[in-house]
Amino acid sequence: MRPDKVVDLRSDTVTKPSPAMREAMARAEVGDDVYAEDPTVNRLQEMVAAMLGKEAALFVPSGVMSNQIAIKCHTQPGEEIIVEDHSHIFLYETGATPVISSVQLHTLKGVGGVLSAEQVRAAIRSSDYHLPRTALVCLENTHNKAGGTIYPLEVAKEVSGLCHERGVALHLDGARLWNATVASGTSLQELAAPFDTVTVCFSKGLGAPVGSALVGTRVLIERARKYRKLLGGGMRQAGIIAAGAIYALQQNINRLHEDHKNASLFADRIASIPGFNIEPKSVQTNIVVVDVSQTGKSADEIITYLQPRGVLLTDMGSTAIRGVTHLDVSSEQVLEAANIMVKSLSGDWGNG
Ligand code: TLP
Repeated sequence: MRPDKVVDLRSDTVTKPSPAMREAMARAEVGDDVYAEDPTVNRLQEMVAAMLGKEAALFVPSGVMSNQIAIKCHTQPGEEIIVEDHSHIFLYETGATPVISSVQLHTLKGVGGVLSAEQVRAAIRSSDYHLPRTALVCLENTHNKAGGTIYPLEVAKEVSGLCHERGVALHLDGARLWNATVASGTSLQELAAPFDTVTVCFSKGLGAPVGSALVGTRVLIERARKYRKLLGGGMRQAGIIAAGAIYALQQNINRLHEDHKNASLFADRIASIPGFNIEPKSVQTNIVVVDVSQTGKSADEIITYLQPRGVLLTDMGSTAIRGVTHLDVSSEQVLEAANIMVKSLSGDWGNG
């Protein structure tokens, strides 16, 4: 059972639309988006494409659908894609890639979610008759499991240069690219430029209830539209939810630095808990991942123990816990959660 007051740090996906966002949604002009006749969806797509400096964008229900449509567009069955071994595409998309695209995943071990150009160069297959063709490389910015880390732009550019030399496409899972632009001060266009396609999400740090977008060339996005339909993602009067996304883009990007500050505060406080391995200075955006292997407890045990005490977290595997700050938690609430954790997890907890 949960106490009345909880601080929900499970994800930045748990936010609820504000009254002003709901108002914008209620007023949205709509049409049938399968006929491409929803003016609000069309406006959102144009806005996102322009913000990322690409030709076109497609509004889709989720980040998973956006990533999977991108992979489908860039590959043929029997080909191979290179992904980082802790990436969302590899770990958290329910094995969708081989089901939808019939490609194999070639995983590389990253450092803090980052694959170097050298690693990618060595992993791209030669034209040897026996080998699958490497069709695509996928990167993630910010990197979720690595703790919201920002992909260094110079490395992304190097990977891009070498992919394009070798005829390999490059996709970015930029579900939280908004956090990366705010934290790094690098523009969205610059962050997106090395990539052929980019996924962005409105339903995470930006607080919209639904929706993501895939951006790329006009030709690719036309094909993506077909695959969206194939996957059952053709929506009708979707302007209602697109209006929430437009509101989120206009109102909720600049405030992300507050979430970043709160994440640092949180990391700073909980770093004193015995067995919690976290370097507060390493927190770059709104995600705090703590290695808890030295506590003698599993991530799941820690999360279950904290839940009735009013702090909700998620695990990132059996030895790491994750807290994510977002627009529905204030710095007071984040500090309160950290204080509860320090108090209840210090000493001989859970043994009596
Ligand atoms: N991530 C969720 C969970 O699936 C883990 C979360 O709570 O963080 N790319 C990245 C980097 C993501 O973090 C997520 C969601 C997605 C894609 C998928 O987005 P949705 O959930 O909209 O399909």
